[in-house]
Amino acid sequence: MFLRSFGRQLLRAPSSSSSFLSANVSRAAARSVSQAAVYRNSLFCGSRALARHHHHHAGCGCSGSASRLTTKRGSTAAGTVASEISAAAAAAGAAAGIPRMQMGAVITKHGSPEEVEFKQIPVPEPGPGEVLVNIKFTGVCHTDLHALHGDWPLPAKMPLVGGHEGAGYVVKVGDGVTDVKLGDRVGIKWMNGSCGKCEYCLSARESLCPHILLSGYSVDGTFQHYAIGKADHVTPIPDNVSLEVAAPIMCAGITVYRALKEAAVQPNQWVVLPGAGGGLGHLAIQYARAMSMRVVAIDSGADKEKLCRDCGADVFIDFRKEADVVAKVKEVTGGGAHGTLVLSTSSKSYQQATEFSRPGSTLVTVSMPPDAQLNADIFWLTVKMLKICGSHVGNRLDSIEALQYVSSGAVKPVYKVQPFSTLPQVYSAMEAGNIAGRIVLDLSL
Ligand code: 8ID
Ligand code: ZN
Repeated sequence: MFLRSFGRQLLRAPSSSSSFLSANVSRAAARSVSQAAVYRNSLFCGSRALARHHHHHAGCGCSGSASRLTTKRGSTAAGTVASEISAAAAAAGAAAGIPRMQMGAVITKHGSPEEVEFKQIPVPEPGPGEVLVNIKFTGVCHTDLHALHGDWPLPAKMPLVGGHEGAGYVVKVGDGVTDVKLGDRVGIKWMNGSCGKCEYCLSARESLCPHILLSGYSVDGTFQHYAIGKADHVTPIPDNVSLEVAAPIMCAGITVYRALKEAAVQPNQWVVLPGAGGGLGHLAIQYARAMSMRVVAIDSGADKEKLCRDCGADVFIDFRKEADVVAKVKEVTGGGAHGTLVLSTSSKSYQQATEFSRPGSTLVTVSMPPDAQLNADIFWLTVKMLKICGSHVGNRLDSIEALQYVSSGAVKPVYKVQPFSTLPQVYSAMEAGNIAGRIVLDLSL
């Protein structure tokens, strides 16, 4: 019943203000913000280059012959943020023009990365309760790839501008918006809006709202320069967190932070993370360590092993090299996971997770591989008294808290910045499982 009404909502034609097809008013030229400085701590250099771009290597020790990619690890960046804040103030004060048309990455049907078309589309107009955000950086989440493939049992809007890890400035506010101001630095997350009135919204479980609007899925998202967010749902970005650092938090960070709360692992207990080297995974390691949990990271390859260890994993298990992942987890944890977040996009991980879960523990489903089933033996489920729960992003307070961990320096997203135009290559690399951490697209490139 719930799913049916959820689905109906998603089928519903998006409001005209949220659709890139909507007509709207024009102004003059776009602003630009100075290119974010390259971070000091380059963690490693991508050996499998995804695309060429012009960032300089920052002491990563790599010859850099194949590419100019630099992986960054950032919590805060004072210089960058200062220039972003002054740019935002200028934007708010100067009544700078908003163009009528903009470049967007559009898909008109599901399929392979070649379906992504870069084209001129109208800048949407914020309706009542909405804000228009000039997106500067956006992460690329595996959910965007599911939307491209169309492999979920939930219809997406079509044509679709994907993307739901956006960070930028508010450049226009719709009627009735009072708390969000022009020039505010905000994030647009997966949950673009919710009704605010249903039993779920009233109890701060808005990710269950039957009227939820999903950025880059049921409404156009952040793979465009100007995106719409509900004023009640855009997330304020702390002053000392740069926009490119904030971007991966807007989905990956929020989601794993909330899922760790659901797992209810106590300090010094073991949380096990299949998929630990991906976008969600590398942040889950860091939030878990910040909450004093011990971490078993499961993923594959030297890049991801290094990433997981650098993020604080106590143990790394390579699922391609380890003959018996279940036995290994039980061995290193002395009896199994006290809690598990499945973040891997392979359904095999779910089977293994039910087996290596410690009696009395919680298994949280986060990743959504197509057609995956949880095939747990009921006898063992019962006598082990396992709890299995789903976790869908987080609420607005989770979102604010997830950014606070970054603001304090406890969590540092690891990401590579690439030009907007490389989105199709990012999808291909993601299909191949070749991305350690996150890719963040710079919309100005
Ligand atoms: O709210 C939610 N529940 C939510 C929010 C955001 C994302 C759910 N997601 C979902 C996405 O839709 C996707 O299904 O979480 C999943 C992971 O998203 P991601 O972190 O953005 O994906 P990624 O960066 O591609 O990382 C996936 C990792 O899984 C590893 C890969 O090597 C990769 O590092 N992996 C695979 I494929 N098979 C594995 C295995 N058998 C495995 N790791 C361990 N064991
Ligand atoms: Zn996501």
